[in-house]
Amino acid sequence: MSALARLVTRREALAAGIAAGSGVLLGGCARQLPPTYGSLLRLGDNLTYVAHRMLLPGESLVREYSRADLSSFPAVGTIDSASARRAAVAETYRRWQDSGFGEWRLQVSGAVARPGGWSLADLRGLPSRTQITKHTCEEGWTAIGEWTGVPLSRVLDAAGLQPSARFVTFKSIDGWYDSIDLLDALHPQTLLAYGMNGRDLPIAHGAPLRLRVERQIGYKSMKFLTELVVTEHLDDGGARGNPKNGWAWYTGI
Ligand SMILES: Nc1nc2c(c(=O)[nH]1)N[C@H]1C(S)=C(S)[C@@H](COP(=O)(O)O)O[C@H]1N2
Ligand SMILES: [Mo]
Repeated sequence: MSALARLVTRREALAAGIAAGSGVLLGGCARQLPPTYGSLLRLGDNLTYVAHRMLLPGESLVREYSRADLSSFPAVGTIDSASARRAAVAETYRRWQDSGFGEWRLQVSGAVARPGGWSLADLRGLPSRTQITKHTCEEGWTAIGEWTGVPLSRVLDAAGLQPSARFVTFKSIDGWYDSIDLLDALHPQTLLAYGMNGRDLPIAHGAPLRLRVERQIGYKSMKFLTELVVTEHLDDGGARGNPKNGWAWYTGI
């Protein structure tokens, strides 16, 4: 390929929102726009997504802070799945808690070569990352916390992403259902966090495992994770998903 052809290819790749991340070709991210559901207001979310994907380098990092910056950190939304209204959820979560989360597994499936369940010990056995970042909640507060966990990219690498993979969908025991594209999934600061402020992740903050998606707003950082599914198309979760409930899908900050 000539240098010019390569340049043109690269330009086209950038224009299509394809950034080369972690050695996986992220074709098609921007061509699969987040859902608008015909809402004019939701158009802003799509524009933010496209603008971010075109203008920001895929690997650009959010600011990291020092321990002196740690702030008090409220727990919001579900703060204890053991007191869930659905009895089966509460019972399962209590059982996991009683076993020190030894019985808990993160199920990984979809467009991967090696689907399966990961225990906490499995996840702790992978190289970890600790980062101090600012959390921004859509309700108007921010807080700075330290997160320790395994970069999601490590787990996806171990599971073996298939070339058709485009999105990662997450599910939690309290019924949350959301997804991110591969650019965010493979971002070095996107963690499956099992530690907070130097200790095990507290129940109120999503024990035993939560997501940290540092370049998006707080509700994308799902707590109480149970399952991730790698998909070829955006799965909005239908009635269960955040987008249908009026929450933007891409909330880059
Ligand atoms: N499973 C689950 N994940 C969740 C929530 C929730 O209620 N359930 N709340 C979200 C919202 S709105 C925010 S701001 C953060 C809050 O995390 P924190 O409780 O650790 O502050 O978690 C997000 N992830
Ligand atoms: Mo939030």
